[in-house]
Amino acid sequence: MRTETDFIPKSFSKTIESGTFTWSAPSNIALVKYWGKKANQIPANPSVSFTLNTCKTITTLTFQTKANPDSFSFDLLFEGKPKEDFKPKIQKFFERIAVYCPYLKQYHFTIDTRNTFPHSSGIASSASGMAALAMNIMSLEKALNPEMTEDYFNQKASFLARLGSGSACRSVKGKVVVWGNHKGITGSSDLFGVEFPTAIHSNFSNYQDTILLVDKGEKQVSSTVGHDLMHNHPYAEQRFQQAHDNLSKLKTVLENGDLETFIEIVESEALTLHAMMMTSMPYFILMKPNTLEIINAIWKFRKNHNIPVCFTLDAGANVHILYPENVRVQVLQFIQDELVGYCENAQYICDAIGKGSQLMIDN
Ligand code: 2P0
Repeated sequence: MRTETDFIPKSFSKTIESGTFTWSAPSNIALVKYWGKKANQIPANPSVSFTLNTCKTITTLTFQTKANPDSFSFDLLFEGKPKEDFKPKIQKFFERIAVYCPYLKQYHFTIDTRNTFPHSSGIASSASGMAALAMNIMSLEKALNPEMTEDYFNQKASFLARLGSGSACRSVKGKVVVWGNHKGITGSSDLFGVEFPTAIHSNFSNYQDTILLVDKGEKQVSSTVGHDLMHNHPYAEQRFQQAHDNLSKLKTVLENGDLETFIEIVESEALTLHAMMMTSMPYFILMKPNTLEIINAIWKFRKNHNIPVCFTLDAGANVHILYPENVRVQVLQFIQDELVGYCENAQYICDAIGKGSQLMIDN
């Protein structure tokens, strides 16, 4: 099993003066939720997610050696324009990964990033953003160490992404990704995400995720505050145990295609995440009235039409509607007819399971 020290490079076989890479990295939606962490971005419980396909960050990293290797040096552009307020997060990320990427201080970087989903849609860009940056950094490291294996590349990219934002480690590779030690999942690790190790049932092929934008405002609770709420939370220990149990059950479901149990686990996880926030001190309600309207409408539609559609939630008011591809037409019609009115500016995003990060430009 890999440990942190495996990600500290010992030597480099090549030198490189300058170059450019562009990677895209997707967002992901957790089925079993990560909520609560220990020091150094170690999750309090294991989680599993579907990687998305359409909601992505695309980041170009340009680098050039510089004279003074004492500190980090970078410019940050968002959609081609300087974005000073993103810089402290990147500076902190560089500091956290410095020991694993000792070459970073030798270069000046330009990081040019954009998202395929609308600004302030309430869709977190930290997972896709940190994953895209980590992929680019690993491309640079591979240029310095061309003998690196693909497995090491992906594991270290996920390891670095995790140090930027926990859920980002699930946006590197794979359609279904597990992060966090779990006794039933071979190769699972607290340090990085791994692709779900066994074959996924065809019921989940091209599974759909339509994201209803209920509230596009700034997050009411930052993820840092949210995870902190699990320290001294009265239900923390039971919750962490429940995540282990739900992951065991979901593993079986992903293999046997039992959609009824899938729905049960996924909806319970979403409501439990919100229940944790409602029962912490201080307490928060992150759902909006329209979130509940949508949930009730989904339950009614599912019962009346016997169509296996369900919802999940992130730490906000938006609703992810999950369903198999073979009921896409009926579910999209239902969304149009009954749910669009609950979305801010009638906005929703049609997404589906995707493959993970992709290299777009390599020079
Ligand atoms: C998840 N969320 O599993 C859970 C469910 C939100 C709800 O991971 O502090 O941005 O950067 O490690 O990954 C959001 O937290 O937190 C999150 P940090 P992150 O997707």
